[in-house]
Amino acid sequence: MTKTWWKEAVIYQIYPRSFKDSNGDGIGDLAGIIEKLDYLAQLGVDILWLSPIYQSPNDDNGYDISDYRAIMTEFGDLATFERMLAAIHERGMKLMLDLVVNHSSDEHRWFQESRKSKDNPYRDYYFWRPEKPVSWPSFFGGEAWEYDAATGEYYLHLFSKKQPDLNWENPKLREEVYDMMRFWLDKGVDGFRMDVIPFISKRLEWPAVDWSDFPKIVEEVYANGPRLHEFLQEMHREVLSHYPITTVGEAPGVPPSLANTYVGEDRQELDMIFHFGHMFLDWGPGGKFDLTTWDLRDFKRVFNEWYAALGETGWVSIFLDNHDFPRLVSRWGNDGEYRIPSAKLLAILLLSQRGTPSIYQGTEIGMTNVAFPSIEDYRDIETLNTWREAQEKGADLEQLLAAIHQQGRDNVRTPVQWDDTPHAGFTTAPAPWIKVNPNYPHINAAAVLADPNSIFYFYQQLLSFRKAHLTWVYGEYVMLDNNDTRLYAYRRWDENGDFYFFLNFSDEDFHGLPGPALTQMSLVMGNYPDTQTAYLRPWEARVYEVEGRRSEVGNRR
Ligand code: ISL
Ligand code: CA
Repeated sequence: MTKTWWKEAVIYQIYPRSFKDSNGDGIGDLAGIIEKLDYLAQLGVDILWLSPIYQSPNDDNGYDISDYRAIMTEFGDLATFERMLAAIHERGMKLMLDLVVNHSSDEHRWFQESRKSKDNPYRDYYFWRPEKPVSWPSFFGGEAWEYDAATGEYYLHLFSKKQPDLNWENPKLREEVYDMMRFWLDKGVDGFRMDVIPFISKRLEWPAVDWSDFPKIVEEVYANGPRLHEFLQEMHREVLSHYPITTVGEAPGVPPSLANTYVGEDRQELDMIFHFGHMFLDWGPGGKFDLTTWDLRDFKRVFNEWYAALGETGWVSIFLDNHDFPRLVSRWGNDGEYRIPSAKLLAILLLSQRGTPSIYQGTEIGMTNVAFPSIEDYRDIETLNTWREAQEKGADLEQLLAAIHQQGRDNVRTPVQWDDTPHAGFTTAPAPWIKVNPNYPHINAAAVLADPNSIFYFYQQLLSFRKAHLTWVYGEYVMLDNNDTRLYAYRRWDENGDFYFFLNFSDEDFHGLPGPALTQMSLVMGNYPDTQTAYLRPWEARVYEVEGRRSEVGNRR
């Protein structure tokens, strides 16, 4: 196992629009991020990944870019960016930008040109066809091929109509993208998170798909296209290999069996990917708002499979939530009575898998999902499009609102709750761009900073423990309880240490822990104040270390 800084690092994801507003317009911005860098340094994270900060009409909150070399007006300007980058570096942290190059905005100059005429020099920067080649579902509702009246042809958009897909078959487009990447890297940026990167190579025979199984379409048709690895290797050769940076590809549709085609050490492509198996467990055939049941065995299986598939040569970044999925404590924990212990339990899980953890903003405060009473309060294009389609079909809107409360992306896009003043101290504007979660008077950063037993300090401790015990990073992993639906128990070990993790994912006591007797090990940490019991209480998590067996464990494989 090769040792390197980005395997030992921890990522913290900022969704700038919702992080901190510095100038009272209701929208988070770069100067707001600068204000909070000391807070992030205090937490102890290493790499700040910012969701897109480029010029954008915000059809999809910045994932629709109209100018890759300019900062979104609402977020600041290049001078503020440079100031932010320097301030991040001064604190010993690194900056990772979001690279969104599967598609641009329809307001990007390239697309404006492209749609003008069939012989425009930018025509082939996108996919145009005289007839609709196939009926494919777009991620945000409706079809992925859109008729454009100007030239009477159709263009492809896997996401919204305002996010036309870029044509990577065109070497000129690829050169433009590489140039743009160099522009940011030359400023000193330390890496990229690459948006839906497995989608950039299209299946140009446009295969027919079965609309009733969306995850299958993503895996078999949208992702992992024929020239994908050629493009990634070219990008690596042309750009990435010339800078001391790191990369993580967002990888929906990539099964464990293909993992090492992206991140295998011999590939010269990406350092890490984010895998999605656990994110789709609760999706029914109708997609994310069609909820289905799952249990902890399914969840554990995802991590086992990825661990096994990566072996000693590939690496991933681990996430339990991000700006697209529900809050981790609401989805995998219990955000009511056991919010604090379950948030801490999930912190242990997140920071002790083999992979680079990615913490989403607000997780360290214990922020939860939100349940706005009316669709008027929602802002996300996916949520709003789904609502509109349901209305047109005459579907059950009450049921849909309940599903939005559980699954909608705005659950994680409400402003970060800084304190108990109006709008949680996020903004001084009369109203932020999206409402604050009404639970902010008791769930906020000021409160966790004032409480030595808070989720915040638990993260802080875990982050420094992980740095000091690289067994948690590089050590081997084995699950102890594959078939249990409530207990997640595993061991991580190498020549420097041997740790047992016991996590009770339930509202009841758990008796009958596997592994060595607890009395033979020493307790490293736990999320309950007293730890004398021989069983685990609801959402209790404990980590033990086996002392004095270190020389032995090396022989155990
Ligand atoms: O949120 C999802 C669907 O409900 C995910 O499947 C998501 O669309 C997918 O992971 C791709 O996400 C990325 O690209 C999108 C953008 O809207 C997301 O915010 C981004 O993370 C298009 O750029
Ligand atoms: Ca602002």
